[in-house]
Amino acid sequence: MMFSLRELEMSFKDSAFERMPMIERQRVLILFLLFLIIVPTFPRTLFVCSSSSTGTKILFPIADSYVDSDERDHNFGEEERLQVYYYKWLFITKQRFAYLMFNLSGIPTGINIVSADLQLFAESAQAALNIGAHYCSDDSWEETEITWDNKPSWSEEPTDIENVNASNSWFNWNIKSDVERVLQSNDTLLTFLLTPEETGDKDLTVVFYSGQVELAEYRPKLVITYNKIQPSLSLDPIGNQQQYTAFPISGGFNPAQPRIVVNLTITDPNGVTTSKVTETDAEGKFNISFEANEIGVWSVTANSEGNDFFEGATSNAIHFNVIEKENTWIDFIYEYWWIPLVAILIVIFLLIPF
Ligand SMILES: [Ca+2]
Repeated sequence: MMFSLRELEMSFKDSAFERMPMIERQRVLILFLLFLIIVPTFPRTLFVCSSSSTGTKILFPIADSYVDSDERDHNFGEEERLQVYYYKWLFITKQRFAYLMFNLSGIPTGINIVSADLQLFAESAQAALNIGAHYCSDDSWEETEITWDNKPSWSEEPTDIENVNASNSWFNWNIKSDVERVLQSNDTLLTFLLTPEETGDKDLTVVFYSGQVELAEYRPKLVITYNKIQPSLSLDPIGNQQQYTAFPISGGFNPAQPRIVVNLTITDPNGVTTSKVTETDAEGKFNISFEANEIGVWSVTANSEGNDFFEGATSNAIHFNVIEKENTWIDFIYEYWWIPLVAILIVIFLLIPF
């Protein structure tokens, strides 16, 4: 704080404040200090509230299958069900794990993930089975090839464990940390597997619907929610321009937004507007060629409506001055080309003997 209590007291000298009892004075000073602390935090709070909104992307598996320790070379990739199974009795152990692969290529790398949930619909779960979702860094497996014997290895530590204890219900695994890691490493594929997290003698099976299920709404899915990016859209400065001469109007987004439609509104000195539509390139820049027909001060603004991942944005207006066209020798020829022609015709006319 800039003021000391003593300085504040000094500044209140000779006022009503001076005549207050000590307790009252301290109370007023404390209230005043609280006011100084609270007021500057208001605009920041408002800014946080009005910042970007959230969006949701639902991804379905591009491959899914389960593997069975009892049928070590059998593939189940085309079945409509995924099974997770735990069986242990004395020295006999049997297990089934479900593998799922998602393609994250549609999600921009810089996006701030709010949540990422792996969701599967349990068709049947006779008794509660703890199922762990494990990250698997190996995406080389194929839906119709994967078996117990050739399955890729996975992270020992489950990212999340869910107690699957009811039939005909959805179950969620929070895999946000792994989705973030994959996106940050510029990877596009994400493999997860579901394994039983049990010990001791038990016989537990859960049957989920797979990506092949006839009722598409019961397919496994990865539900990702994120904060939309609020980009700033700006136009490059435009200097004085000559009438009837093409010049560029350019600008871009920060952070860069490739292949986004940008609407330009160009206003002439009489207030007449022209609309132009363009699109950003791979670097998030755009550039159009424009020719002004009126002399005077023009203005241009750019705006975009945004998309699934970016909020819409509007640029500040850029003003530019259009001046009379300076004639070049080409313009001179263009304007007076007929004079030599007439001269030649006159000479020919004079030389022709009548
Ligand atoms: Ca499948």
